[in-house]
Amino acid sequence: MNISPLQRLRYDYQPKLPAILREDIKTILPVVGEETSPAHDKEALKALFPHTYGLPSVHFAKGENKIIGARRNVGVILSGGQAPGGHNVISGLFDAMKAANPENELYGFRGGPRGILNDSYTLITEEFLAPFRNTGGFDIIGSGRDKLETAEQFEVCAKVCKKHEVSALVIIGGDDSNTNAAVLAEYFKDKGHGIQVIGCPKTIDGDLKNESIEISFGFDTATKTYSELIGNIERDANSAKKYWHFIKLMGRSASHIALECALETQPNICLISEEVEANKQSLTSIVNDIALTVAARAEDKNNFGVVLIPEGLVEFIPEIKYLIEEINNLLAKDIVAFSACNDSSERIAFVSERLSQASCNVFTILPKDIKKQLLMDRDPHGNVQVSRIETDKLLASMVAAQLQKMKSEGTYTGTFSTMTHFFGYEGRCAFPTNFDADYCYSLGYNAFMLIGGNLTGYISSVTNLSQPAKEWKAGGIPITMMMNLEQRHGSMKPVIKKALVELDGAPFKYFVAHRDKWARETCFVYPGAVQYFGPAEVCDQTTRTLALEQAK
Ligand code: FBP
Repeated sequence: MNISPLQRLRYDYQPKLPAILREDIKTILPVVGEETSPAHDKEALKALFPHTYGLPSVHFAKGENKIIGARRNVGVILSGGQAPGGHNVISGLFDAMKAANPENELYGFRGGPRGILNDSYTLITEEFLAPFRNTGGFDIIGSGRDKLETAEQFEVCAKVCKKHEVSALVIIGGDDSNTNAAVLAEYFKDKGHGIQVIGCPKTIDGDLKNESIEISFGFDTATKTYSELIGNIERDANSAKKYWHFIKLMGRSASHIALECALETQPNICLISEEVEANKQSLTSIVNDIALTVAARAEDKNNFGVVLIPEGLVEFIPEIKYLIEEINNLLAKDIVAFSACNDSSERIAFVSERLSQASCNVFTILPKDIKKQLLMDRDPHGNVQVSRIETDKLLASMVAAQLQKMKSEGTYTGTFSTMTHFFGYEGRCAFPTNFDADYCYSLGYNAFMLIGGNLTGYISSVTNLSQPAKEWKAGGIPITMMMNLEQRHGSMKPVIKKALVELDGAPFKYFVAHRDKWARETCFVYPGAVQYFGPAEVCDQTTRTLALEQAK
């Protein structure tokens, strides 16, 4: 295999574990903490998860562990979008399993949840794993967005696990996949199948977080990768002084990625969807605000700048949010007739005729491409595929039209040329930063510690992450405590609540305190490329978001 010099050197990197997990594995014991309960919908969740609701949190302490050495086969699944560090979760899991008992076997189910349904797997050996250690990507076993949700599917999972004597499954995924992990754990427990299920918090979006999950893995690497690119664009903008760059950033509904990149690079404008929603800001008012900033900078002869746009923005603009909800319900109800439409024009007409007057008015003014993008297939969890909606182009063209109007009114005299970008896939498979390499390895190792403690329905939790790795705390929390009930596909379903940007949180407040200055002046910061070798302050720092959240 042809590999780069960096990749070769990364094979030698030994990820750092929390101090307790550096002990001999047979001298680490799970310690039960307090019983947990979700913040909302307690009674409904208790009824839905009678076996796994209200379980206690768990951490680890020194003590003789007599059961962890029992021989086990474990299955692992990568689920959903790629996130840097997935290979290290598997490495950590594998190493813990072999440390506990060299006879243990790890089955990597291929292509996401579908892998277990199809009994398609790779038996992971040291030799097979070696070229994937500390590398990005999910190509070790592949991933997928299939959902495990029906009793028939759960029974197939149980059958496949029993065939291979797999007594525990580790599901590495985001909020939806960990929701599925909780449902599967409950089902296995209810049916007495004796198969444990443990989740691991993955997603570049950063929206799977709470006090026990301080950050989902991949967020650190992805935001550093985007920040490097944004910084490079800022420097180009500041050199050429002729373009406004509109940059859409991945992150699905939450604006954590956009906010973190703004904290890293200090662009002129960064929209935060959660703020747009809180202020009930319309599309027109967002466009007008951007145009005013462009005009103000033009007064200083600065006809250039950078605007960051979270990819989920459209879902937070009230009138478009209602429109999307109406379209979702309409498609859930009339999918057969909708699918029978011959082309995009027919589909647009079909939907327009069935929308309420208010939503129809909004839909009508959108450019045809955006209309088409709003009607694209939902993902298997019922989400609009916001990565495919070109909000960067939409805003750039609407701001251009507004500036044209302002010019005719004599309130703007500058020039306005735009470049649009979408950064998403560029960051999802980057080589994990040292932080993600360490964190992911720890999550995987820790997942096996939970299995060794005979736990099920838990998510692997490693906390205190703004401190050096040896001070990290390892443990687990029941997935049910992160759940609430939400409307999905037209009915109420138990799901893990997505963590959106908190408008009273320290990262957003820091941004608000500085953004006016960043808008008018040119305060760009150029973070440069991720570094793997060198001083800790360059190589091992995690995100500004986490540092601000955990500042004492
Ligand atoms: P997960 O929630 O599965 O981690 O996916 C994250 C993400 O990268 C989102 O930011 C983005 O909207 C979506 O995946 C894109 O999905 P796809 O890979 O299917 O195009």
